Amino acid sequence: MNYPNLPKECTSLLCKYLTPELFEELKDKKTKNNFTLEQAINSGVENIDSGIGLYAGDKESYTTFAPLFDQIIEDYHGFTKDDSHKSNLNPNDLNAPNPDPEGKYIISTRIRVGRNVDNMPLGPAISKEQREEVEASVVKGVKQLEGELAGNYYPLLGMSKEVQNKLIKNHFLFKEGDRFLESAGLNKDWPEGRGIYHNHDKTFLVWVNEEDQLRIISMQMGGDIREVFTRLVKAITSIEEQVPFSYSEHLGFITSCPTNLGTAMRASVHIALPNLAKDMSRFKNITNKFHLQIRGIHGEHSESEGGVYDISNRRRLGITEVQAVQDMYDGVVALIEAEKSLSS
Ligand code: ADP
Ligand code: IOM
Repeated sequence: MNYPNLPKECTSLLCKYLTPELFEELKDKKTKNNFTLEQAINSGVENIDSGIGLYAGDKESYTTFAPLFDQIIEDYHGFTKDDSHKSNLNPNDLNAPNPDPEGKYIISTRIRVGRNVDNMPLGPAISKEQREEVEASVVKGVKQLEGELAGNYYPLLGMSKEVQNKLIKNHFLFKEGDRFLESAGLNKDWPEGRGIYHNHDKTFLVWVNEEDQLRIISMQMGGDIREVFTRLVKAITSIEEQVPFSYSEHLGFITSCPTNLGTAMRASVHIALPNLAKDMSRFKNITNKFHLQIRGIHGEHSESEGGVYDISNRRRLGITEVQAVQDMYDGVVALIEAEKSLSS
């Protein structure tokens, strides 16, 4: 493979850090699952509008291709090779009274973590048989869940398009045919091995074999962030007793995209900010100050609709889960203040 054509207008972290010299240094390396640099960078090469554009095929990718991953991890999370990751899942340490008890701004709250099964390749390098093995072990694990977390598993294979589209539209299920995941090799053998587990009220969900092998999700209408976090912690703890997760002392939970390493947590609200939306520079000053990411209403790479945004923590590694949620909470309080000042 030759050095890829990375156009000047490309703003991804891959384009920022993959120099011809670094490419030469890494291009013939392979992990023990035969994952190559060419596979790792393909999503960013084919999609120049990527945010990052780099994926790991296994835990070893983070060491085999460290000269590239380390720079991207440091740029995204502000986390260096000498830093260490820490965890705190104690809801009592979260200072998050509902920032919008009257329900004027926050439509819904969702917190998810990504997880992958220990000693398995990640999605970009997994075989069909291994993916099915992951699905079987996750389904066995989640079927043990009780009380509020009890529910059913619905494989994508055999699900009607009508049901699938309704779940996607209502923000419960991952989309189909994402071009970023396609180029990363994450959509291979679709829809086999993929599915969704959820409880009766759809306040607790587990996505199986999408970008990560598990996305454990807690969500509900309104702004009770602490209740959503508490439910999620209960679920993570119970699933962890059944399914061994891939973890590293340095990088925390191992995920296929380097943005998700560490806590692998994205805590978000869907929030109506129609006035602030008219002054994007003020909006972005606040989101930058609180380390927040702005997404559209249908997830990553989607647009906002009617002044409603998906606001979430950007940093996930080198901070605890409580800090990740606190970043989002503190920023949301500031955004609501700004929106109020503009509407009065
Ligand atoms: P992920 O959160 O797993 O990185 P996406 O950004 O693609 O993935 O979001 C997945 C789905 O979750 C999308 O349908 C998105 O609209 C929905 N979602 C995200 N945050 C919220 C929220 N606070 N309330 C309701 N739905 C949400
Ligand atoms: N997590 C992943 N979907 N994303 C950061 C892709 C990208 O834009 O590079």
